[in-house]
Parts: sequence; C-alpha cells; structure tokens
Amino acid sequence: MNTLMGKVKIRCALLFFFVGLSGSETLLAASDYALDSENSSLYFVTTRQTHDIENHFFRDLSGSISSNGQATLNINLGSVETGVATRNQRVRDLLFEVGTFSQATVTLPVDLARLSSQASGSAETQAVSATLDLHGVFSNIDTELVITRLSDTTIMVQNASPILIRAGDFNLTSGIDTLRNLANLDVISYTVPVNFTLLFSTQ
Ligand code: UQ8
Repeated sequence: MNTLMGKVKIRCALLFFFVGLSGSETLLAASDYALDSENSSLYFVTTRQTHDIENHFFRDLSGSISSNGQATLNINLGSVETGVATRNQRVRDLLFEVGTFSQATVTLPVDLARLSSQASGSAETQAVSATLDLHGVFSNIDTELVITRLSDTTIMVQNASPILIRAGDFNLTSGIDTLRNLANLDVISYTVPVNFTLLFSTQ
C-alpha cells in the first residue's frame, strides 16, 4: 500500500513539474512576434527619363521579433511587382539575380523591455541601426522608425522618412544599366526610396 501511495505521489509531482514547465515556456513564447504579411507592405520608387516616377512593391514578406531581441524582415525578391509582367521577370532575373540571391534580409536588435512597456495606442520614434543583406552585400542602415502599439498583441513599425537605397552600394548598377538598355531608356536613377508599414503580432 505504501509503495502504491509513493508511486501516486511521484506521478503527481512529475505532472505538476511538466505542467509548470510548459506554462513558463508559454510565457517566454509570448514575447515572440510574427510578421502579419497580409497587412504589411514594402514599396520602392523608381525614376526613369527624369520625370517618370513609379511605385513598386514586394508581394511576399515574412519576419519576426524573437524573444532573444532580434527583429528580422525577409523580402522574397522573386515576388517583385512592377505592374508589367515582362519588367517583373527582367528585374527578378537580370537585376536581383534571384537564381543566386533569392531574398533580401534586414536584421536589427530590438529593446524588448521598452517594447513590452509601451502603452496601447501610443507611438514612439526610435533611432535604429539595421543590417541589409541584398544581392550578396551586407550594408548598414541607420534610420528612425515609428513604432505604434495597436493592442496588447500587435505593433506597427514604419519608416519615419523614406530610406534611400543606392544601387552602387549593392553591386546593382550594371543590372540597372542592362534594364535601361533593354527598355531603350536614357535614364533609370541609381537611387531608390523605400517605404514600409510592418505589422507584427504575438503568436
Ligand atoms: C520593434 C522594432 C524596432 C521592430 C523592427 C522591425 C523591422 C524588421 C524593421 C525593418 C527596418 C528597416 C531598416 C528596413 C529596411 C527595409 C529596406 C530598405 C529594404 C530594401 C528593399 C529593397 C530590396 C528595395 C529594392 C532596391 C533597389 C535597388 C531596386 C532597384 C529597382 C529598379 C531601379 C528597377 C528598374 C525598373 C525599371 C524602370 C525598368 C525598366 C523597364 C524594363 C526593363 C522593361 O522591360 C519595361 O517594359 C517591358 C519597362 O517599361 C514598362 C521599363 O520601364
């Protein structure tokens, strides 16, 4: 009888231990955010023939803010949308060279304590230093972001001012020249403004 009671006690103790463990894992995971790709966007602006300015975007974004304090944004370069099918294919294959460089990735450290203490409905502007991995080149982006807490579970991150990407910093000028020649254009600007709205939700 004693041994039976002993076994029951040990089983109960193990049950409480594992329930307690899974509870603390849930708490840790609560600080992980995933990008809400349906409600996020990233646009870039091209200029050709001096005055012909167009908006383009990427259809496929993904990303996260992990509980170790790293934010990541993945941009599927094959999902570029310029509004013209032939141009999409040329930008994908001849400029971004998606066969070799399928995605661009942005990473940056995040102050999780500051993020979790931000009141719902409030917006904060933060200076950040991010790394952009594009076309095989890693380059720093120092900029300001506006972070708005929409609810207990959702935040919105936007650029405070357009981020200027210079093709020369990412070995992309010869690809732009190839596109310019194919389209019989005199000018395509080597500088491209980028704007984004990213929504992240806890899982
Ligand atoms: C809480 C907290 C802080 C969270 C943080 C969350 C987080 C992760 C935040 C991110 C922060 C951050 C700093 C993000 C940075 C995002 C950036 C900057 C990403 C980079 C995006 C990117 C890859 C942009 C593209 C860059 C680039 C150099 C593009 C070049 C595009 C060009 C110049 C295209 C030319 C198009 C054109 C005019 C073609 C000519 C043409 C052709 C070829 C044609 O065939 C044709 O017709 C058939 C035409 O006529 C219609 C043509 O015009």
